[in-house]
Amino acid sequence: MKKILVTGALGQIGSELTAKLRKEYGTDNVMATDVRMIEGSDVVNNGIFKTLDVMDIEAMGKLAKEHNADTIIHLASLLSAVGEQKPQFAWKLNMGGLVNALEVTKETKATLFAPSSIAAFGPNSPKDLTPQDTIQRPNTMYGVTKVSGELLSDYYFQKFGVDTRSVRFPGLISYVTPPGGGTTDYAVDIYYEALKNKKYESFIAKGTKMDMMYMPDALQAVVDLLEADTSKLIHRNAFNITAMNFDPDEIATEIKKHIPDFEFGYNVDPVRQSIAESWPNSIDPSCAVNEWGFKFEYDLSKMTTDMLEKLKAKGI
Ligand code: AKB
Repeated sequence: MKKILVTGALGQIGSELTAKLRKEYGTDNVMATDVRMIEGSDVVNNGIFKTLDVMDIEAMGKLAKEHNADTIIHLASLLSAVGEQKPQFAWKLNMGGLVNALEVTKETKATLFAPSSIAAFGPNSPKDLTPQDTIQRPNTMYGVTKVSGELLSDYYFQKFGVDTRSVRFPGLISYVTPPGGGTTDYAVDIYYEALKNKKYESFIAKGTKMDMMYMPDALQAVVDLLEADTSKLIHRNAFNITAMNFDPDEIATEIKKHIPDFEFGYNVDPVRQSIAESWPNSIDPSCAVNEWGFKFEYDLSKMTTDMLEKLKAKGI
């Protein structure tokens, strides 16, 4: 049974991934950590929880050893839009935290999963069905940290034999914990506003397509990659994965099938729009499919039905 340490466990991915890992591998085998402590949250209440600043390598090493962690899932990271507001801090946190996680996994001989993103591509990467191996010259600080993180993780694998493996997540959509500071966040906000106010103005412009995935598929992909046979992995950091791609009009049209009086319009934010335009319209996940059997269950229509049902059940 794996012994897992999760950083950034109270974030958008962490809060749900921690619950899934506790279910898959046993509550006592998962140590959740975050820089803050949210009293009363499931992550804190339902298993082992410790506060950890990922910039503190000694504390990270100590917790990894205390837990006998053979797997570290390093999620603590600033997202794209907030990274443009605080570029220096984004570099410091995203790279500093990753280097520490790499050093700790090297010392403890653990496996490291530290997600990359579609943001690792840039304006001169091919736009459609962006291949696994292609030009990566991102022009956002978040993207720069993601592509640097991919290279550094490959380096630790090649040079020191650290078992690093990762995915390039697309925008993740979930009804549990809202994202914060991302460019794809509109595709989450829209569901909340459709239910609460029957109105939404997208900060991303009409016609701007981005890859997306429903959270249950993203969580399953992490588990599947962790369980993948190392000898079958030709790539490591990081695999393209995606379940759908759409522009704001397409998601609004899908929501209108459930809420016919939903009013949808645009109020474009130039900063997030220019980030979105630098990313692919769609990425090609075939290496993930071939090397470790990546699959997904939810398309836009199935996700929309589930999102609206789950949010309604939460009283939204
Ligand atoms: C963001 O929008 O910054 C993230 C991402 C695609 O990595 N959701």
